[in-house]
Amino acid sequence: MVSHGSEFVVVANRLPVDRVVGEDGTASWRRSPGGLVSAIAPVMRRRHGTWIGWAGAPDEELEPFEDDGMSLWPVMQTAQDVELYYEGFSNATLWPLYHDVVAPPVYSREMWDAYVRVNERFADAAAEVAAERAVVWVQDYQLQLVPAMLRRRRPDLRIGFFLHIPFPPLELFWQLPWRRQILEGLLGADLVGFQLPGAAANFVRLCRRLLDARHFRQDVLWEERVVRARSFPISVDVGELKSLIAQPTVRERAEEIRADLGAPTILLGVDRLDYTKGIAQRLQAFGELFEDGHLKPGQAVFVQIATPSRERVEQYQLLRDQIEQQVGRINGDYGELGFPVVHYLHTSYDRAELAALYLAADVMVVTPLRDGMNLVAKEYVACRDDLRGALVLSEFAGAAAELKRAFQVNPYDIDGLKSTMLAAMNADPAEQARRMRAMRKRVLEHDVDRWAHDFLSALEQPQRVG
Ligand code: ADQ
Repeated sequence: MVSHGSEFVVVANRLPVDRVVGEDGTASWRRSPGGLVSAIAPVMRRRHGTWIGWAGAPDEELEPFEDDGMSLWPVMQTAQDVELYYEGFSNATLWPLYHDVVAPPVYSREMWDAYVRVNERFADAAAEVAAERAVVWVQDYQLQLVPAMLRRRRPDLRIGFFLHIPFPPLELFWQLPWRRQILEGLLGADLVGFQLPGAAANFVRLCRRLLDARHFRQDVLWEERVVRARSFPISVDVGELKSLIAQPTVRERAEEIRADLGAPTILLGVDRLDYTKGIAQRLQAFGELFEDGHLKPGQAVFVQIATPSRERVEQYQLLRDQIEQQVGRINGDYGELGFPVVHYLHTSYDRAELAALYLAADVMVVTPLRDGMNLVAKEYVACRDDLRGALVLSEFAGAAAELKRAFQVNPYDIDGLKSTMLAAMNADPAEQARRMRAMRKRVLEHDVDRWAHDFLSALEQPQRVG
């Protein structure tokens, strides 16, 4: 059935907006923070597409609406769906499994059933919204069954899927009791996109080993179709960041932050509060630098911004307690009256404040234990048009493949983290500039527009083997 006729449809777990209630009690929508939204909103607006997703409150039936230049199509989720499909199968099963099992995945049949049920609902919505032969772009690990479900309903559509997080090697994926169904779900797409070539290779290898599918290089033959697996490293909205750092208020705010912190060297971490981000490891390394006498109180401060995330999932509650204890301990040991060595802020910031923080930071510390890409690393680079500052970057972030001139580090190696953080702090301006120039070239030439353009042109290309 084609009743609404959008030529371009994005399907993602969340709509790209959050509801905010003003002082007078009226509700409105505001663009939500997070990697996915910053990446796709500009493309959506340009193509006048429809975005299908959940509005964020359980048990709420909403009519389609327009906001921020986009058509938004809400999909309902019950409180039970949120618990079992979103907090459960998506974030307690797939998220840890796909991030090297850094936390133990939960394997629950009840959660799986909810995942299937909710994926069906998204597929129904996309089948209803999409025009004849429209392009549908399905996003991320919460919706891996949608491509095949949608193809069954609407074989006329051109379907793309992009995974924002890593795709695990066979040895880990094999654990999943529903491994076959997930692969078959993805194979409903014409193009399956990953952040890195290694992830695409993992996928093709699994199709061969688990499904006995034939393949030619990264093209998998499945049900008489060619499914292409390719990598498209995501990036940041360089234009938005450039206009932010051009604002005098943002520059002034950066100066103000530096003055308020009152230390010669400022290190910065900006992450969702997630156990994959390596926050504990970087804080431990920073604390030990004081313990060893490499740093004296007053010489350096660490600002850690941690966006609240998935607060009802048990592992995230444990993590929050752990980080807060750790911050308390480091400040108790090395801080002085009125001068903590770690400033920990458990909150979300607007983009201008974030840009000011990037401009104020001498060393940006990005140390995930595993990360699909990591946009924070690229945002920092995009903001440093003064060619100052140093980026400490985990080898396990997808961004490490492109940002080769970062101070790269293995975040599991605390001594390595300490020496790398010191090297970054001590890099002279000429070295900072050499590294920053090389990294900026990459990020400025490969921004989010190019990512979306590359993915969509590959999706819209006629299919052929080879
Ligand atoms: P995330 O795991 O959310 O994304 P990341 O890529 O760093 O991680 O994106 C986070 C985004 O949120 C950035 O744009 C950042 O500026 C913003 N942000 C973080 N903390 C914030 C705060 N306190 N206030 C306001 N904004 C904040 C997932 C994958 C990544 C992948 C992206 C995009 O896990 O590997 O890079 O999707 O594909």
